[in-house]
Amino acid sequence: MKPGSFVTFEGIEGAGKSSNISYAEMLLKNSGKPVMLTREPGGTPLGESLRELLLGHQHDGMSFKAELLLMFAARAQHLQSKILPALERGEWVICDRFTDATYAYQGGGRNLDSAVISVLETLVQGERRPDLTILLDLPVEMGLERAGQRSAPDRFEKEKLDFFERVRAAYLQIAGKDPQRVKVVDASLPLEQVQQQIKVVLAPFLESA
Ligand code: Z5A
Repeated sequence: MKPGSFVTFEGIEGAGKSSNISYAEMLLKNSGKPVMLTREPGGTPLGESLRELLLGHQHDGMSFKAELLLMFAARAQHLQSKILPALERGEWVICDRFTDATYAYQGGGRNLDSAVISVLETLVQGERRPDLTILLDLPVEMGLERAGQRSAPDRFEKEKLDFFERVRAAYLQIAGKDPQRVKVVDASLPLEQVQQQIKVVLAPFLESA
């Protein structure tokens, strides 16, 4: 059987990942693809437990290196027990965040060395990278305003504006270096127009898959 494709959605806080992942799922299912949705950190029982530690406030002040390692610990489990088996079964995996988030948040936001992140990426993933990454890009203030209309802020959401500016800049840098894989979508537009861009990005990909 032909292996499935690995699609990730990325973006700063409030970029609209959840809203647009549902739309992408609908497009894929309508063209007859089996789809599995998942998220990071999380996606497995171990990953979801690590997510609680990472996002909750019981470990406020966690070392940035501990945070980095926990992200990759969750990812190692996620790849082994969920993502790779699904791809081997021929499913399309749509993941809400993946390693680009680590480069953006721990690298850009926390100022950790991207060379170290790259070593961990290779350790955990080998050569495996997403086939397609949709980066939902919008001004930080707009993302925070959208996100702010929801529940109480988690450990990341409590960060200041300049943290998210660095995260956004890191994401755009990744996209600039790897335009073949990372497609930037203007997420500041109304939802229907964002979805239109996602449809355009996915179209050639669907045809060739
Ligand atoms: N993190 C990390 O540091 N390192 C890593 O390696 C990984 C993650 C994997 C959890 O991520 C945190 O983990 C994250 C980074 C860190 N922290 N932060 N920040 P998460 O993905 O679970 O959490 P999140 O970024 O806060 O995502 P979110 O809250 O789910 O936001 P979203 O999915 O991008 O947005 P949304 O819920 O779809 O939309 C937000 C609101 O805007 C909602 O009311 C929508 O109805 C509205 N919306 C959406 N699109 C539009 C448009 N186009 N117009 C108007 N309104 C809109």
